[in-house]
Amino acid sequence: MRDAQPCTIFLSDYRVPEFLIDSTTLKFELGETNSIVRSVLELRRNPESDSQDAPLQLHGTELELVSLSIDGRELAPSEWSQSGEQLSIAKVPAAFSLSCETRLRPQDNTSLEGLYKSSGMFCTQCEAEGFRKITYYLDRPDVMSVFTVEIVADQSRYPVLLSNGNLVATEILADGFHKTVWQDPFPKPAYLFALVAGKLSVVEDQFITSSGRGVDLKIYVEEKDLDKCDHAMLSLKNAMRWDEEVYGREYDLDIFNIVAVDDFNMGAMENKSLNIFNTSCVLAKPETTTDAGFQRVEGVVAHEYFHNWSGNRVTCRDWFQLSLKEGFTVFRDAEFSSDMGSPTVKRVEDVTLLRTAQFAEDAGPMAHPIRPDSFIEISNFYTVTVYEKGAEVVRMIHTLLGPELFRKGSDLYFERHDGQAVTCEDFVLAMEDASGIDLRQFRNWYSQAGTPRLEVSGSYDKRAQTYTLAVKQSCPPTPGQTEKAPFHIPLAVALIGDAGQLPLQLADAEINTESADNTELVLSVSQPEQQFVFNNIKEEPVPSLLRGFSAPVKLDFDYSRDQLLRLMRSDSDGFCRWDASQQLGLAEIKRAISALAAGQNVSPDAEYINACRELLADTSLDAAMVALMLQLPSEAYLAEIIHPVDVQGIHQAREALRKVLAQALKGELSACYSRCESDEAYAANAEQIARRSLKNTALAYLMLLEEEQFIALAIQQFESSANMTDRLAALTYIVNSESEYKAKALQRFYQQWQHEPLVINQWFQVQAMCRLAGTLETVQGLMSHPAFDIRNPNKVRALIGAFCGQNGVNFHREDGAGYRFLADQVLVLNRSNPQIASRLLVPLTKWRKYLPAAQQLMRAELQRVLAEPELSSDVYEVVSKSLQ
Ligand code: 0A1
Ligand code: ZN
Repeated sequence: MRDAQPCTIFLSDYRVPEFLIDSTTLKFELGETNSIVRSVLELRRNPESDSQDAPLQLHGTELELVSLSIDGRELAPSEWSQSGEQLSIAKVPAAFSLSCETRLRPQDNTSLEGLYKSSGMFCTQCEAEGFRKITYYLDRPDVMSVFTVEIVADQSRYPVLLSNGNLVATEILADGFHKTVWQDPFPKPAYLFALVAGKLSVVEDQFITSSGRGVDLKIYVEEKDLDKCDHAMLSLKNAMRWDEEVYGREYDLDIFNIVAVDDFNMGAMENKSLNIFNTSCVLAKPETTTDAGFQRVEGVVAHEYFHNWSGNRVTCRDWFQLSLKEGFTVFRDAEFSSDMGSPTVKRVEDVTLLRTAQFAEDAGPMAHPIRPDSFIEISNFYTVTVYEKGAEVVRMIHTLLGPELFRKGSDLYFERHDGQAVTCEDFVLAMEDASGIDLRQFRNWYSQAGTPRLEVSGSYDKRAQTYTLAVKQSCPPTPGQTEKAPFHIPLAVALIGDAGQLPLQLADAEINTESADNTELVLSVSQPEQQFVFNNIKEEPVPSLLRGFSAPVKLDFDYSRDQLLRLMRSDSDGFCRWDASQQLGLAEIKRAISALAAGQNVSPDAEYINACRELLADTSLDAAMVALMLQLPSEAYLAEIIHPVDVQGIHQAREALRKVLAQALKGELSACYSRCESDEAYAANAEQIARRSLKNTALAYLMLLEEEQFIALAIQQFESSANMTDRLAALTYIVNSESEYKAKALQRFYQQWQHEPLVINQWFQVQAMCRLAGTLETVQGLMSHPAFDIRNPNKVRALIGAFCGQNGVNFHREDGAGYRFLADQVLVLNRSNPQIASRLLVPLTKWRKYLPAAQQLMRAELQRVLAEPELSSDVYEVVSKSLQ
């Protein structure tokens, strides 16, 4: 629980550590009632610190201190003091050995930070500041130490004992205990420490690195999950090879372990050579896992593996630099997934996440730059801004430098900073030094929050044969930042003429541009207002703008319907093509909102329907792209565009439009469904995933018609399909329909999968996301279902998180019951798991976007949370900032 005065930490207060820890020895005695940790730290004053007589101040939270000694002499209580999270020893020598014994109760640790138990096994989570829950330490990422770890535990309960680095000794002890000793040769910050002890089975493989070294790969899981590790293992080997080929990065130890745990606050953690994973991000098999699940496993396995270089070998100086490792690593895993599957689909999915969740964060009360200036609780800054916008910023550097210079930059970064804890500035400087490209103005992306807006207009001068793009940039104010300096924005463009893309020749050769070929240019937008004149343009073109989503901005261009149709039909850039379909869909939804408000029927533009019909008929197109283009912009995206947000109005208009489209395209949708059916064995490859995605998109539309034939089709798909993608899609459509089969389907599904927690979470989620009235009551009922457990974050996310975060129409019930429900759950979780509590709260913090009546109800619930006397710093920061 928080101190009386929650304290804000500022980047500007950063000081180098006063002490360094050359080596860390940890001895764990793991027990059922108590666990003992004995640490020996070899400390010395940091010669770079300017306070050479400062007391030693160690971090420690919720610890029971048993003993403390320096160079073998036990300290008297008068020699140290404790306040808040600090243990202070006033007088210490210049170099000394500090021994400390703490007693922990991991079985009672529900925060899932530090050392805790999950399904009977011991495990740790130390990022960002969890190590201080294990022992007193300099728990900051710029203090790097070599670790030796000894683990003693009951052999029959905990036959597997793991930590970072190499296994150097094992020993059978008396009374059924055993011991292992691990040594990690690479100095690391405490946040990368890990320990696991449990009854685990293992899947093993080997990887030969480019220089010919063998690496043992092991995935540890519960025995019942041994058949769900193949995809993670394959993904790991693909990631290892990819990092060698694309970044020249080789793995550096002889062993790489992954352990799957049920109770985990996030997706996974990159602890040196001992990655700990949420089961949801490692286990996969076709019968239990959807295509999206398979892709998530691939992406997260790669992400954690890539951290070995971008995060572990080169780490962060302080937590304000979090995006240094996360933005870069997300960019790396996105490029990897793109290479493994369909690049355009991956890009569209990432842009969708950015435009909904990240743009909303950037426009809300918690908006922060990718390198924040201050925080109360660092756990609140593992955000879509730091991760996804951070990745977009690295992508822009890649775009501005081009692939070769970017690689030169990353080589220089890794070489220059190997073994160091550095800053975002060091990364940018390496990119600048290697490329010779000036990134001075580009640095604003690191320091300024908010989504820049680009207003672009085009004019064609037929006589002069020139086409001019006028670009105006602005950025709305965000908390603490009212005025913004202009950004350096790479704007990728093409001009489309009757016969395709036109050759581009800029009038002002001085303008700094990167040319992919002569029909696409990356314009460097850097001024508040700027013009780009293209010469020798022989016909009035349609501009294709922000190709590949070249910058995380909102772009306005006043396209006509016909121009958008043209882009949707023929732009060679997949992102722009999809985006044109979304802009057309948005216009139709806006018209539907007006029509319904005026008591009229929804009647979409015939040309739009025709374009959708063409999409459905065109078998030459990538099926995944067709599926994405046929889906109307999501309600979450619309809530970013239409202000104030009338959740019910938007939902009704969008649903009405979907129904009209389904009616108009019924024949084509049916034919498309049949065409996409296949009985080949499941594979999680791009081609099959695309086909299933299109098939289920067609079925989703058809089910809106509530016709017997389509309900029968969905039931048949639900009952007969052998893979979870098709089964769950069918179940979702059945649950959202009026079909009487609904209860039976849910019951059958539960009975079949009750022994698979990850599948049951999907069962919770389908029900939590049902659009029909009464879903809140269903969710409340499910909270006391025997399979629900509020201490398990995956279950909380599947039921409460999905309802509050992804079921707008029910969460925003006009009587405010959805808001009340969320606040109640946050207050419960505030005590057991503050990180999960503060994440859950996010939908309420966006209250300013909604209609006045909703605003009032939402604010009242936030105030109720704020009034709770024992609020964790996590929840306090989010709730107090959202009410400011
Ligand atoms: N570094 C991990 C994310 C992570 C952060 C915090 C955690 O516990 C509170 C756990 C994992 C990653 O980027 O994958
Ligand atoms: Zn990460």
